[in-house]
Amino acid sequence: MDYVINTSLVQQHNAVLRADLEADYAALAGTLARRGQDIEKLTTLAQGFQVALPSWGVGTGGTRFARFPGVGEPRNVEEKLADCAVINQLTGATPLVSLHFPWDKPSDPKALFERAKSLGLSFDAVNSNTFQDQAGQAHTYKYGSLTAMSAAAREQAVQHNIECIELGRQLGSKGLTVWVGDGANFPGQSNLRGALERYLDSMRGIYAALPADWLMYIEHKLFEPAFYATTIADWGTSFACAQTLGEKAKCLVDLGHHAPNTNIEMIVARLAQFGKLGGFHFNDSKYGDDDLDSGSIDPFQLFLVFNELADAALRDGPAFKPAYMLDQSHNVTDPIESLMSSAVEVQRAYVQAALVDRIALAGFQEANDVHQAAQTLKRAFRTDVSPILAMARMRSGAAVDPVACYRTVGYRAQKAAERPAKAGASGSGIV
Ligand code: LRH
Ligand code: MN
Repeated sequence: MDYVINTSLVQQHNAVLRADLEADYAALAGTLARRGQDIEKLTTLAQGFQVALPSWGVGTGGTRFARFPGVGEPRNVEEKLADCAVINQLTGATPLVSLHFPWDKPSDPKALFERAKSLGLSFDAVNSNTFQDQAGQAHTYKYGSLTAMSAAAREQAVQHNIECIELGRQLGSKGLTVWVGDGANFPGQSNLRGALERYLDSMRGIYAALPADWLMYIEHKLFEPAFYATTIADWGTSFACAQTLGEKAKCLVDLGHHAPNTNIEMIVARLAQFGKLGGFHFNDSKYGDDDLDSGSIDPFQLFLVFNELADAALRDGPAFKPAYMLDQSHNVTDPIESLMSSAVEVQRAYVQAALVDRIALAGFQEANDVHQAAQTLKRAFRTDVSPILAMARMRSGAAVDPVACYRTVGYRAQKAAERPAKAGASGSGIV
């Protein structure tokens, strides 16, 4: 395997931090043992955790107002993979990459597959894009894509999704995420039922092209770019469509796609109960689809989502395997640092959820001991599992402190020298 960062630099970094880590680890081991919990089991659990990286997240993002490019931006999919490999090498938790087409369309899929493999990476679900018009495109998506009144625009969007499946198949992916921004800005602009009927008709065409072992992920979003009615605006519509389309259609929950104060963990519980929870786009937000770093605004919500996932895994067994992906936009931080910290925060919520004493919780719920039931969750959330996450990294050959190690090796400065900024160009494809 080609390590992008010299492994001896990572070992040097770990050697300096090892003694303190082992002391913190031993202390936490004692605390957990008094609770009847085995720290080694939790560390093994942490080592097995994986979350996919968004290829579009390693370039600097922006808003409709502006994008302020960083230095050493990746200029093509190969450079995006190299940056993803750095994140995986230092966190040990991100060996999967989710590509977006046509932003990442490879001239030679086989070569890209081999390059990813040599970097220790493989491909998670691929994403189609019918929310932008590409140069030379025959039919515009200005008035929608899969729901457009224009049959030609709908067919064009269906064919694009089928092409994404074909590309993904050659790259070893097993899933297609379909998010469409289709909707209306004004009452009366479109017939709400008609739009959804056209959506389902188009999705049947895409569904029919899915290989037997593939899944299709329907991603709902409350608003933006449509500001009055979005065709797939909420989990209920997504669920109804997934039910209608068939067993290979599942629902994808992007944490930023809900109205403020939505109980997202309950949506997760519902979709899991009905066997339609396909996966996640993890990020955080305070207002809209802010795409901020996971766990940066409301880490308790992230924990509660994983608490529902842990409950579902207990109920549904090993077959319950939702896809975990990050979907973020890094406008003012180094994208690599943000993605590393975000992967660790999602991993943290996963391990904290495993700390919940579910037998005690069920007992308090049974007894309507509301206070103790709530405290049982808070106790797990308040437990600082950082030593477990760091030990998992060290044992996997990753960095005890990924961001500190990344800064020490000076990867960004190196890339700044190698990758002169392309004036005006947006490496990541997002504004
Ligand atoms: C839409 C979305 C979708 C992606 C895009 C980059 O807001 O979450 O998942 O296609 O961001
Ligand atoms: Mn998303």
